[in-house]
Amino acid sequence: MTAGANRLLLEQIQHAAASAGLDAVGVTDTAPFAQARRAIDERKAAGLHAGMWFTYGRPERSTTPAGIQAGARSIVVCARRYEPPDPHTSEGSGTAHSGSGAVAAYVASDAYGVLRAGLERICEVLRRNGYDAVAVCDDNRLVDRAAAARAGLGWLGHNTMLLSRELGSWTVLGSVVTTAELPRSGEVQTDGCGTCRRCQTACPTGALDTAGVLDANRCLAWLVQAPGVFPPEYRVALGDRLYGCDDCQTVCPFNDAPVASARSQPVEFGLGRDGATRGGSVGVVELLQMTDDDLMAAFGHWYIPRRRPEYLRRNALVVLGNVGDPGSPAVEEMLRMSLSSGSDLVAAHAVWAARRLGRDELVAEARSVGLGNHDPDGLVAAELARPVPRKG
Ligand code: B12
Ligand code: SF4
Ligand code: SF4
Repeated sequence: MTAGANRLLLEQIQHAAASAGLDAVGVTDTAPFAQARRAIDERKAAGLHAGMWFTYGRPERSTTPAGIQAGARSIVVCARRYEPPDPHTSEGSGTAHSGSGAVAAYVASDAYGVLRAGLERICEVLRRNGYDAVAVCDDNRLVDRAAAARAGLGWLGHNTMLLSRELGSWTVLGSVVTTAELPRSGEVQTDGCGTCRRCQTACPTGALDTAGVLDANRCLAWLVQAPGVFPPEYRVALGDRLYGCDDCQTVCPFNDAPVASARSQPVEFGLGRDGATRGGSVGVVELLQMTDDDLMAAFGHWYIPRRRPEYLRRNALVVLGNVGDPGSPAVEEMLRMSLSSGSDLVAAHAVWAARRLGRDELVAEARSVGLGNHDPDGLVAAELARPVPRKG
């Protein structure tokens, strides 16, 4: 293929991306991502990955893009911007409306849907021109941010986000791995963070104490997705966050600038139930009232550990303990119901929530009718023995 034909194909790709609503496109080669491989190996060795698999499961595979498509010559990397959290509906700071859980901004938009559709359009262009092409997005086979950085879409910030001067960091990323030899994008962007540490200081749990290195054991975005008991030491810090955390992005100065190229339209996040959602937030009482089937129908598109709805209830109870109104009859009813749950995990977190809200009598009442009698893993017993910081 001649250089001219190459350029023409790239123009077709850029056109397809732009008409599909993608905000940035870059191209890199298919050499292994050595720095990302080192970062994964080091984090695993230090236990900073907290048992996550994703790209950590098989690091050699996730950092060797040539393995995704036989004969691959180029990676087309794309970004789609989404709307930042609306401070009026979702604060993500532990201070939102009573009984309301914050949902991260990327969930409240359809950014991944738009991005995936755009990547497929690019694949079609490449296939029409006789090339093989595979789209990968948020996939265990590729470390997306390393690809985006090398394709010149931005630099890796101290919060580990791919950050660009034009788009900020409210973006999702995806790639097309193809056998076409395409012209490479410009230079890799240099570190724009400089001496700034705003994200590191803003992180409510100190998960970014080392610049550019995320300790997943402390990251709230991971802890709401992790299986097991929610670590007691981070429950108060969770505040109102029901799903995801945006704090290390909201404080970033590169997210302040008006973004001329933003095309994303906010998509109302909906449960299809009156009063249950308010933009990027979800009523936790309403959530706890739902049946397991309804919960999965409404939130099944979230990452829920082992696909078990009790984990949604676990997170909702921690949020309820932090932001619920202790005097509300609806809160009381939900605490009662959760204390008598057949799931020890749910009952244990209900003990914490009730005591945090100063409703110890509900726990005593539940114990008198059997709370903790069936507790094979000692989850309820551990909660009963644990001191609980009262809501101020
Ligand atoms: C596992 C994972 C998580 C984990 C761990 C994240 C992490 N930082 O490791 C958890 C659950 C915590 C998480 C949270 C979030 N995630 Co996530 N996640 C992933 C996933 C699946 C893999 C990430 C990965 O491979 N990490 C391995 C490490 C080694 O790589 P890295 O995080 O990119 O880190 C780089 C830097 O740390 C840098 N580095 C290393 N040392 C140093 C030192 C210095 C000084 C510097 C500056 C940099 C630096 O090199 C590393 C490799 O390139 C990707 C999708 C994918 N397939 O890639 C999405 C992805 C990274 N997540 C994404 C998003 C949107 C989020 C959240 C914003 C969601 C939310 N609101 O809750 C948060 C942000 C938290 C944060 N600050 O990272 C986007 C990020 C888009 C962007 N613009 O950067 C991705 C790319 C998904 C996508 N396809 O769009 N995520
Ligand atoms: S997502 Fe939240 S908890 Fe995780 S590093 Fe960023 S600010 Fe900290
Ligand atoms: S807040 Fe500052 S240090 Fe953190 S990513 Fe943004 S510019 Fe970099």
